[in-house]
Amino acid sequence: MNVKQVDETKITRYILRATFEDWMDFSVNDVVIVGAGPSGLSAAYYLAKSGLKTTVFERRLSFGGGIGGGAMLFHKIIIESPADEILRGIGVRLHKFEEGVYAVDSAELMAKLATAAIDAGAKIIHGVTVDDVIFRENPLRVTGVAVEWTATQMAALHVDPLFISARAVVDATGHDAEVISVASRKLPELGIAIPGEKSAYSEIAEQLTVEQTGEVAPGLYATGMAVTEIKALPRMGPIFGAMILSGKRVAEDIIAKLNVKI
Ligand code: 48H
Ligand code: FE2
Repeated sequence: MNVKQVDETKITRYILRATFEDWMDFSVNDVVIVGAGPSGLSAAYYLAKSGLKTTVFERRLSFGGGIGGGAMLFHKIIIESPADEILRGIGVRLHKFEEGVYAVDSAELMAKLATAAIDAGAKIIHGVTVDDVIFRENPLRVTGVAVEWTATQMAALHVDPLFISARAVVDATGHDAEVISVASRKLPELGIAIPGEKSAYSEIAEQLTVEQTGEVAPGLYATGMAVTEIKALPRMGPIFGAMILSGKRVAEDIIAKLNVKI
């Protein structure tokens, strides 16, 4: 076997060219999703499948957000119906405990959710943190995000960000609802209040989180635990059905809203 030879400079040039082709392309999007946790990946899967140009920015160098930690680091999480049907559809194996309640391996769920989103056409970019939004007036609307290398932020360097536009921005950042928090603080005219999540009440938390998923301000949407945070809902612990369903619901909401304007 002869391994094809490629010199160092070519490696550099090919990487730079491919990278900048991508950055040029996703500087303008239909949808930007912030966070590649369960709700963000689920939303990305459905949005990309519908044909919308979808980019996910993830602060870390991994997929899955809170899935990876499982339950107190045990490698299992719980899924309940009807989210099991979605997971079966993307090839996740479920261990049934009772009708509608299943255990899933966290590594398998992370890998297969990410694969489903990527295969549907979503672009996922690791190591990038969203730290602000772009807005326009008349009418007041969120029109994109500011992005920065996570490494730059960790080094606490003073570096200005780049801007990425989107017809819809989805906060899938989990418990901290980071994008909505910054928008609420810097754009009080959006009228967003962040009361914070409540203590655990698993039986009701999931349904409420899915039901209250959607647009928070024009152009800005919440999914997953960000919904729990901004709607003062109880938390649910290591059970992820609502995260998957919330991602699907925000995608449906955006698909309906954006199609109206097409
Ligand atoms: C780029 C960012 C930024 C940023 C954060 O925490 P997640 O898993 O979020 P969800 O809502 O999809 O899922 C929540 C679930 O994991 C969970 O915590 C549950 C069900 N808890 C219940 C309970 O009772 O505790 O993923 C968020 C992702 C992570 O990967 C972050 O690294 C990333 O978003 N992220 N990426 N820019 N500003 N902030
Ligand atoms: Fe959590």
